Amino acid sequence: MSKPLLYSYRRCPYAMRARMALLQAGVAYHAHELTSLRDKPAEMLALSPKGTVPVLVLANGEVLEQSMDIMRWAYGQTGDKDRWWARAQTPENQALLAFCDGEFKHHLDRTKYPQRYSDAQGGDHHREQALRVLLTPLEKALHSQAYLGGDQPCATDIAVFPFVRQFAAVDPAWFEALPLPKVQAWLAGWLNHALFEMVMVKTSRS
Ligand SMILES: N[C@@H](CCC(=O)N[C@@H](CS)C(=O)NCC(=O)O)C(=O)O
Repeated sequence: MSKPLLYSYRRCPYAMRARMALLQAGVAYHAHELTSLRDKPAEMLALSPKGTVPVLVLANGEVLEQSMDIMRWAYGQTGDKDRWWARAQTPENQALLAFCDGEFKHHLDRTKYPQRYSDAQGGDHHREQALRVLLTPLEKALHSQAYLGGDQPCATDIAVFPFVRQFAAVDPAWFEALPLPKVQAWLAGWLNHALFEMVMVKTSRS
């Protein structure tokens, strides 16, 4: 079977989770790394007019245009042998993912780019809300386990981590001073993880 084609963008957190899942699941793929989100290839837009990355084009022509669908497909291809997908299906992990992609992303965007959002509020509003909706629950979840998957990682770890990375990078000194030792250790672990390093290798295009 010929390899699927992933349209990706190196710094996009949704694309990071897709690349990490494909690599961890052991699914080979061709990558088309966009050099800019402002310049999307016409062939990608023809396949997926909504114009976001990641997009995975399967050998049978099917197009997956949501990062979580790509992750699910990747683990399904190799029988989820390490149970990274299965261990992500607990109600707790599903809830964390929903907070990450929903309210947390809303507050992350407004923490990062207040000038881009007319509804952005001043002061520390958005970063405080981000703490409330995701980072405090994450700290609780990691209190008694090294990963969201338990003593081994799962798909929720790699789905959520790229967004926490972005949030921490907005103001690293402030983030490091937060009383969130488990989240800080978990984030540091993923930043140094071979899987992450491998999906962040710069190609000549990115
Ligand atoms: N729900 C989508 C969201 C993907 C998304 O929003 N990706 C961003 C980049 S991080 C994007 O492509 N935005 C389009 C743009 O900025 O033009 C998914 O899970 O794949």
